[in-house]
Amino acid sequence: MNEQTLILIKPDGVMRGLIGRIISRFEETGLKIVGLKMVWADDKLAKSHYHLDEEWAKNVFAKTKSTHEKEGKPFKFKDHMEFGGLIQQWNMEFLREGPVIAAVIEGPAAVEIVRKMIGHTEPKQAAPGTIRGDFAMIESYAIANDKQRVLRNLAHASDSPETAQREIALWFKPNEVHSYKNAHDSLTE
Ligand code: IDP
Ligand code: MG
Repeated sequence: MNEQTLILIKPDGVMRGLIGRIISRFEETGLKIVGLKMVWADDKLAKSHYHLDEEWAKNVFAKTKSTHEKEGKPFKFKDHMEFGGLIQQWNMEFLREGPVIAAVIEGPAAVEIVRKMIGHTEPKQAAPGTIRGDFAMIESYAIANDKQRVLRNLAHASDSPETAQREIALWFKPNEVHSYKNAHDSLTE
């Protein structure tokens, strides 16, 4: 079953000149790029993209807290919504620091494959071979949280097929997402 997912190359990826290298990784897998553009998000788009969802906040709180505990570092937050709200505020500010590349990527299990290719949220924990692992491994929670800024981890990818539908609709009009055959379709159809 074909699925669509949204990726963003965040301002750090654009500013570091990694657009081509990141996009070509997705192309090489056989996944199909069906929408692609450069956008400098306004406040409304940044807020909608990084809205505060309770499940997301629980998850981000748990990931950051467990990493701090593993490293024996204090983690002062007690409330997942308070922590999630702060991270979303940082995310919104960072997203608007420059233009981003938005792409809709289509293929069987596209959401899962693209998440796997991007790697762990914290680049330091991301495996070599992933985008975050290969291009940003020196970046960590310790550095980002010390500097009170977002993790600079180059790319965003939708975390479920439902999130993907919501996010694609935010960034693309229906007529900006295209349907065409590529060389891999004969293998999967
Ligand atoms: P994901 O990008 O791997 O899906 P999420 O948990 O959805 O990660 O978090 C969204 C973004 O928020 C991350 O990509 C990262 O840039 C930022 N972020 C998450 N947790 C922290 C943190 O503890 N400190 C700084 N930035 C964070
Ligand atoms: Mg996420």
